[in-house]
Amino acid sequence: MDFENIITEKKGAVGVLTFNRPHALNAFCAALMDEVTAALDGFENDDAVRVIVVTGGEKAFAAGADIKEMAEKNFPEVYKEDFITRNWESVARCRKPVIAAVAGYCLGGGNELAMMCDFILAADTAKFSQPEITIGTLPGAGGTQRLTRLAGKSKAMELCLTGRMMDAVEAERAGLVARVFPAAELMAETMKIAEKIASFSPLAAMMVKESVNRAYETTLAEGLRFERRLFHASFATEDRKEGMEAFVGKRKALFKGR
Ligand code: DAK
Repeated sequence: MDFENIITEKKGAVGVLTFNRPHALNAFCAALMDEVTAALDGFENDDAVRVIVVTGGEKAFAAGADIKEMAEKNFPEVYKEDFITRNWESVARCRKPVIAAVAGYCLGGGNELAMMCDFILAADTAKFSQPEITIGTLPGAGGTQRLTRLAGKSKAMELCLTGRMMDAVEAERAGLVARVFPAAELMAETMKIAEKIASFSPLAAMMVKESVNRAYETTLAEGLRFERRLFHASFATEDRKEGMEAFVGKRKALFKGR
């Protein structure tokens, strides 16, 4: 499919989506978000893709929602057309693992989208913030909620109230980022991690994802019950049998997603 604001590639079993609006630091205009949704639907429906990587450029992952597009809107308009809500949740809806590879600015809606991914890998050049307060508003795509769950109330409150930028080291320490790499190595390291996940059973990966995400939504007792049921369910898959037999037989497992 031809896109104007993003680039999509398939590298083996990894689908890579790159924001490509560098003149606006990859700010998310409506057209870009529509393309993101179409690209992710494509990867989700393609059995050859087992893991998705979402990334931007060297200077910016994304500087947030497009302020120029938002500036002239009024309440009746945004409310009636469900402004930027309709095409913003596609990352969070993915069932395949999604990795955000972040270099440079990761601001506002950019950070919110990164947090919708399953984990964030950052270059040492990455800068994270929720700067909406500096333009008279507040995060609108989960910033106050996901950042608070990841980094805790004090950190999230301070970041959202000041709009300041936090570097990659602080973001890793705060729990927002899983790992930090030198900028020049970010994509190679991201691909290694994505390929490793892609080499496992895609069913097991989906179950891990569903189960970890459940931890956000429920009590510990219910979460443990949910995990146990999925664990039992994994015994209905050929991949679980293959994985255990391969271990016992001292050979490499070949997972088929069945
Ligand atoms: N929107 C539109 N254009 C942007 C932009 C943005 N967010 N960020 C940068 N640009 C444009 C600049 O206007 C400039 O364009 P020209 O002037 O060349 O035409 C170009 O990108 C380069 O930017 P700068 O010249 O400013 O570059 P600098 O290196 O000097 O500064 C910066 C980089 C990142 C510090 C600065 O550009 C900046 O502060 N940008 C704005 C960051 C920001 O405030 N982001 C938060 C936006 S609010 C929702 C979903 C999402 C949201 C809300 C609701 N729902 C689902 C309901 C999200 C809201 C937001 O993200």
